[in-house]
Amino acid sequence: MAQAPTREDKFSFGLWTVGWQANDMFGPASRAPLDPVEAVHRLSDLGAWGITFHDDDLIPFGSADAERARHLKRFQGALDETGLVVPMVTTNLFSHPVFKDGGLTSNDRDVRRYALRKVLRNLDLAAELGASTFVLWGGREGSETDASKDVHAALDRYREGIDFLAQYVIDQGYGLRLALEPKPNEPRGDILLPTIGHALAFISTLDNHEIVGVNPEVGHEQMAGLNIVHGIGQALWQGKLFHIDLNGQRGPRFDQDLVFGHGDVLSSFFLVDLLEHGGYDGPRHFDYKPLRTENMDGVWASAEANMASYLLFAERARAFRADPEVQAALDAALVPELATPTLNEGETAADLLADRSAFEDFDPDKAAERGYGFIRLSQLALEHLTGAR
Ligand SMILES: [Mn+2]
Repeated sequence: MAQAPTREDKFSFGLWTVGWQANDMFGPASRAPLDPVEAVHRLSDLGAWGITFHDDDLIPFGSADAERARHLKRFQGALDETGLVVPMVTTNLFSHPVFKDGGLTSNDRDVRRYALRKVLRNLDLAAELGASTFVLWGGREGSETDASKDVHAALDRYREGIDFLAQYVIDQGYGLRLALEPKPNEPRGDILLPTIGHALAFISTLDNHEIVGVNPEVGHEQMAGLNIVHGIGQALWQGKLFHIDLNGQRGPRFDQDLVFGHGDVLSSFFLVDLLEHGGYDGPRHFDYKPLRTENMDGVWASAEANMASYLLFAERARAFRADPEVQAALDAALVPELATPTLNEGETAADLLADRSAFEDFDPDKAAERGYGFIRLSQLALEHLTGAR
């Protein structure tokens, strides 16, 4: 059994996760709508710290101002009663048919201007609620046919849009940072900025790149067949891991949004190890969908399962790192040696060329005889993960 979650664990959930009614491509909803106020109370009772939402999750699309204010007041009341925080807010630029060819990169300029207005309004709300991160998932920014989208122009418009929104945040003095969420496909056949790497490269071209980072989702990288631990590792290395969406996925197929840990278990273990020991102190945010088979009891059980999985992996990762046999195996595998710079301090190309031990006297065949012992390490991790140690 994992310990019970506390606010210090910084677990947060999207309103759209526990509130998902399980309508899919092949059938209608299997659960009744969930009142956002009830979501706040139930998540708080379970030990969560924060709740996040798309504008449309909380305020139905097209609501008049009075109705909008009423929804916000009820929600704020629940936050005040429970002490739950809103660490992140995001805008829905994908559900309404007006966004069928995207928001910020729609071929239709009027739609792009409307999308910017929708986000600006939501940025004001995010700041008002004290959020520190504003996520942008461009689910409809893409295409099904390469004939339809000028990628060069689309990236120009994407950059124009993100830089404009970031400048608004700066001009308003909002303490917000923007986080782009990559996904390779679904709902579009192909989505722009499909992976963490694409997003990081794009961000480097922005005028306001300092306040723009990424919000990677575990399953999205795995849909692309990529290693989420490496992706998160690079985002951390570049100082760009502003937020994270934890969930489970079983390989390259439709976006499953399983409970965290219910997909690739070993990868989840190493991901938590990285988050816990790699310098990330942001929210541990779950972006999953309770299975369509579950009633509301199952929804709350799945919310609990996400947090329990994370805490189990964190506890197992601590045990792994504290094990003297693991320490010895890490040393034998030269894992710590990779932190040593390849060149000596101030060493020039001339110095390296003069170092006979680096080349003339170096015996590559002898060096190639080394075994690195990575299997031993991997098995030790598995033994800790399964509780065999
Ligand atoms: Mn997903």
